Amino acid sequence: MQNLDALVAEAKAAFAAVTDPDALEQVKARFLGKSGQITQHLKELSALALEEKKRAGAAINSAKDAIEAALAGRREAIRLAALEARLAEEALDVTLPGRREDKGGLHPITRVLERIEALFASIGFTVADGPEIEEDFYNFTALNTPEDHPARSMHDTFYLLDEAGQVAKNVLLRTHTSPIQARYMRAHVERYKGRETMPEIRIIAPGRVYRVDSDATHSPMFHQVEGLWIGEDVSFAHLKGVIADFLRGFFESDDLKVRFRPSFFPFTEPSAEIDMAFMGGALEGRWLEVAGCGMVHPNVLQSAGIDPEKYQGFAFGFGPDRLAMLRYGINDLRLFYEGDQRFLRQFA
Ligand code: 2NM
Repeated sequence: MQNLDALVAEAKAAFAAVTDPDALEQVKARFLGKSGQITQHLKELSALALEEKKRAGAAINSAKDAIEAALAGRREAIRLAALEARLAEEALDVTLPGRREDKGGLHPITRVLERIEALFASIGFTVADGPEIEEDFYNFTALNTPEDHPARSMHDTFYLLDEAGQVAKNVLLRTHTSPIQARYMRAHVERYKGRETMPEIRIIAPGRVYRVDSDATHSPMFHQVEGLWIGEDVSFAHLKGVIADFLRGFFESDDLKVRFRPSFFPFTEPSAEIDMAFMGGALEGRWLEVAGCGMVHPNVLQSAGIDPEKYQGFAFGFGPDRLAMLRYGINDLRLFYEGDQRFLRQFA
């Protein structure tokens, strides 16, 4: 008869080697099943003499008990291991904060642009746009800017490089949104070519513009909203009315003061700076420069194919960044462009 201690050890090792319940039951059959080794030993007892049968029977039964105990122990261990694995997998940290959706909001400059567009839309202006990478012709030449004008220098204007890495003198980042208007006037003339008269042009041109300049009050990229109204009888008086109405609407103040100071731009003649002053509040009575304007220069009209003897009109340019600073009480222009959530959240 095989050594029963060795058989018990073999069973324990076989049980320990399996990790799932089905495999464990297969292994159990090898020892305790109908043709398992313990059963086999019991069958062999009948051949023994009485005394010997008692002794061997007791030994086999205690081996059987040991194997059954080992089996039960292993069953419980496998069950606990499965439970542990499942608990680990389904673990849930109920102390974690919930996933919160942050509320989005429009950038303060976007809000100001939308406000400007809505106010001008209410008096019949439509919105025009154009490329930020512009040709020298539309940015300068078509706007009556002399070849030697300082704005054309690389100190003031960002020029693009060509494929050889050389400055492409003809391609630049627009320095104002006037090229939008230069393009619009040409397209308008083209559309109404051959007619006796053409309809009025009444557009605003909002957008990003670029200049070589960077400090607390200048960003190399900033915004402009320019406006243009061309017709047969559009005068400086209309310009004054449109601007004053716009500023009073924008700042929601009927007693806001507006004044026009003579100035110079290559693309307008006469030209003026527009100042405004609040009546009340911290800035009460202080003149603030908010825009430039003028009657569109005959050379600009001519360059677009518009007859300056028949049509005239005005143009103006605002800095929405500046308007946003005044409207929201912001003292540093750079806050608009740093993307700091602590600042931006206040507008959500
Ligand atoms: C300004 C000031 C004065 C202006 C001129 C034109 C155009 F295209 F008609 F010639 N657009 N915008 C203009 C005139 C812009 O910004 C301070």
